Amino acid sequence: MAGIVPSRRVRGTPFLALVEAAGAKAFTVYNRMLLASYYESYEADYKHLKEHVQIWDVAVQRQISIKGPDALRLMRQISPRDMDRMAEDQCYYMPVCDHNGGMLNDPVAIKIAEDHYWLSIADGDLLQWVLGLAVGQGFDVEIDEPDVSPLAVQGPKADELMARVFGDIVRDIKFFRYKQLPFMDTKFVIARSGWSKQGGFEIYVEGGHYGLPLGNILLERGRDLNVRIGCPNLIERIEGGLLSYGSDIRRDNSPVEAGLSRFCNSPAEYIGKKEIERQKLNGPNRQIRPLEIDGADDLPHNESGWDLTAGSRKVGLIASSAWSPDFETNVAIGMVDKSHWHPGTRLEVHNKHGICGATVRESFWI
Ligand code: THG
Repeated sequence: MAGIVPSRRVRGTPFLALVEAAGAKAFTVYNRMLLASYYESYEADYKHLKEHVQIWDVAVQRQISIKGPDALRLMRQISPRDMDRMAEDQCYYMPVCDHNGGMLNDPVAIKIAEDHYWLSIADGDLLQWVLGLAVGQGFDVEIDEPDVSPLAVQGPKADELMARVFGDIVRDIKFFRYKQLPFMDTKFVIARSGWSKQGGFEIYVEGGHYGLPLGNILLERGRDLNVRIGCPNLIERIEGGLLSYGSDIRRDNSPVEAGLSRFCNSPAEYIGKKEIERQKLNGPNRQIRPLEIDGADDLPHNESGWDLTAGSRKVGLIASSAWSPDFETNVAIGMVDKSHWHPGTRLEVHNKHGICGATVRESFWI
């Protein structure tokens, strides 16, 4: 496939020079911005991520800043998670839903101050939803997309690399908590989070001009750790059950269907609560499931979702799949009807190569 031309509309990122120099082989577009898909190959990137440390340009995870006296009021309205329990230094993974419980996004919320939150968004125009709610109700908040670009440091050697650049204090950051740590003449929010199960951090780089100096110092200090520029890895994130909004889950899914009920515990009257509580009580009609697809490393790339059938009946869809070198099977994430979601159920998968078998699994691989 041909490349993608950056423009004001399809934006590059502050780290683009590093990404290009490292030899990104393909890009996807996410929040109208470029995101690398792989460097050497999905498999080679995966092996390196599980053994060493990688620096990811995830500037596409744009921040929506909600600031002002009504910030908490607005957060309570859009968050199925209990905002009143959120600690000062905490991050919350949370679904954001419409009035029917349909998922609009699944951001990570970061509490910057009592009257200031960032929503670190997945692919979608969440700013317009939040702005509409604020303007429509006359809330006293400012909503914008600040010049903040997350850079993820992921892999088993992430603690060591980050300690060399920001000091041993990074080792004290707990999962989904953050510290503000100095860099040059500024400081960054640094959280223990990221879209992999290999451990690591996300640095919220405030000010685009810090992007290259930061990237370069991480590369330099990590040379003997075999650091590389990388990106979220398709295989590893399927093994870990990390969902991709727009692919695995969409507005026609509730957070209960997405398997995210544990993040819907707010006592407040948040938007979508009625349907979400109903589904929590009665169970959903379909839900995200890990599946193993038969065969060897010969599946086509999953471009648009593959139907799952049981005989002549359609019972689900697989939106993400890949060959896993570590588990020596085709790992997949599907949305499967209740009638066929039990572990061990055999189903058929339809892709452009034809039809093959698949088995519903009990749990994700990592
Ligand atoms: N980091 C940041 N922003 C993001 C993402 C990210 N925005 C978009 C997208 N990724 C949101 N999706 C996820 C999905 C899963 C997780 C984080 C973001 C995740 N989940 C943990 C898990 O499943 O083990 C648990 C999270 C929790 O306990 O709250 O990490 O990656 N900044």
